[in-house]
Amino acid sequence: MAKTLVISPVTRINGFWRLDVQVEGGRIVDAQSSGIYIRGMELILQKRDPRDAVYLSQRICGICSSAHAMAGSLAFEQAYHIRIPHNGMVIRNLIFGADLLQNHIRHFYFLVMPDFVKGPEEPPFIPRYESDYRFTKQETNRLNEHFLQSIDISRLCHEMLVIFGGKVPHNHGILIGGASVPPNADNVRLFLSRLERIRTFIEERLLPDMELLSRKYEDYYHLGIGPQRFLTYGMFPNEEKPGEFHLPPGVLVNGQLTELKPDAIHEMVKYSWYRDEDRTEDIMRGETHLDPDKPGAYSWIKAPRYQGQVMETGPLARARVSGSYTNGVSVMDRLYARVLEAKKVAALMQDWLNKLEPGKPIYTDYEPLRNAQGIGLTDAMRGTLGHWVEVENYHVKSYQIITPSAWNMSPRDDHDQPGAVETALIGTPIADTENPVEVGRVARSFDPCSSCATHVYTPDGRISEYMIP
Ligand code: NFE
Repeated sequence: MAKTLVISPVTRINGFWRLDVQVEGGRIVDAQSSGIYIRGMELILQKRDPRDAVYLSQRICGICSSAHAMAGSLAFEQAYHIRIPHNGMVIRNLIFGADLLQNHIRHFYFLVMPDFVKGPEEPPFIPRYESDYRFTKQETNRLNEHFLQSIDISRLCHEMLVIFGGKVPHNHGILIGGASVPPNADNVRLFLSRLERIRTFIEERLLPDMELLSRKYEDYYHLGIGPQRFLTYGMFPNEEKPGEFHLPPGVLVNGQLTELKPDAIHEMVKYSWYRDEDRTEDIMRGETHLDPDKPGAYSWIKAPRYQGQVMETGPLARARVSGSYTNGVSVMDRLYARVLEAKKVAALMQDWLNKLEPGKPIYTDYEPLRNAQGIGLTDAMRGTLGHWVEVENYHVKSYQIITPSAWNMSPRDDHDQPGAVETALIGTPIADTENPVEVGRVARSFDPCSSCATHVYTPDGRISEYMIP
């Protein structure tokens, strides 16, 4: 008979995500991924001044807020037909790149390594599941030392972001029309000096530690296989080739690479606590009606799908679509692709710094239109992020956001297909149901963040909380 294990909270960034897994014969035979808080950002943004939407939508999350600044700006720039200057685009990419490095470094040392490396016998390392720790004492000490060093490096990434972003999280440097802080010899030098220290850490700590992890836990090259369908919207707009990205967009299914078709994105809600009418083919027409008593539903996350299919999104998707990573599609491949991406983006950032032209414009002034529509598609750190906006009478009429974690952590869809994390969990061996450390290892390889996928909703200034009974 199957034994049910409930793991909640799952992420180490924040709570509000729950996994229910059924274990039978030493393996997971079924898994349910539940976002247990409602996000409601779409409702908060209605009737707002579009110029505020870029700042407000960043509040969806504290770790990837620059991604929302990018997606929101791109959506309104499409709606208002704005072309931003070369310098503005480079500065935005530098802000976004700094945030990506902070996310990827933090993910490896903070969110993943405690599942594999025995930390000290004190919080935040305890309480924990006891795991099959495989590192020698010397390796363990070294990795725990790097964990502490990564705190400083993660702060350095934030310091770097602040140079052009003003503050962190929720920067003021990315806005509709371009960027807000012009480059000069001083701020470029400050940025570069931090970037060089971060690159040294990536080369001398992160990459060797990833390599060591992959050797010690080689079996994780066979675990956590997701849907094997990959989606990316592209990341970091190319300042020299309008419409292109430094990390290219694409869809990879059965080894076939096809062009991204935004019209193929839709959302289903059969197992989500939303009214059935919220199922939508056209995201621009998407609606958000809460239905907390819906029979059979188990998540506040909707089920985004591409041509009706479950997709995995994130650094592994980007690397497979660009062709830079071909090894596999497992837990370890997911982790490796992320670390290699940190190295790649840090190198790109150094090139971008050289492309800044002090004294040239960073911002295009514009007249807001009375009525307009736009879509902002970019990858965030964890995968594809889209903002769909409609403006009516100078105010936001409708705002729909689909985050990376909604793609990866989605519940089943209208055809009962499990989401990406659910798929990856099914079949995973569990050695000890009292210490099911394998669940976290598989789930966290996606770098899940339920704050982006779910959120607190405050109708009438009151925080409503909906939890699974
Ligand atoms: Ni809260 Fe986010 C990222 C966005 S959702 S972290 O990356 O967008 O997963």
